[in-house]
Amino acid sequence: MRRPALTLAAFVLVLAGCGGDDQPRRTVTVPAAGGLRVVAKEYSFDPAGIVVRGPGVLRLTLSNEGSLAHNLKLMRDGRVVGGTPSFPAGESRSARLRLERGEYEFVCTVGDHEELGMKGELRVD
Ligand SMILES: [Cu+2]
Repeated sequence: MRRPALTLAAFVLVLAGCGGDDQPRRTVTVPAAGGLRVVAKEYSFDPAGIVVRGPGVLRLTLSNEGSLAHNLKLMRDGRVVGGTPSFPAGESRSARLRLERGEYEFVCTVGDHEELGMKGELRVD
């Protein structure tokens, strides 16, 4: 009779460990020239890792599900190469990202959001 309770307790612990809003670090793989939705909130992007299966134009939609304004700027070699403007919570914006093979990073440039965790990596295979 005790085993179900123990199993449930373990399950709840796992949920508690994963359920926090702090830094979900999820990576997704998307087709080349497809679409992708990214959620922004304080202070993370989800997914924070993106692998694109080839160069092309990726349509990225950023949903701001936080309570502050956010943006997403795609960076390569320290330069902004695309992304969205800053926009308020509860809204979303799309950006067409022209991608070449290689490594990019993306950040939110509002205030110190990048330092607080709003950053991610995008790789084009
Ligand atoms: Cu932000």
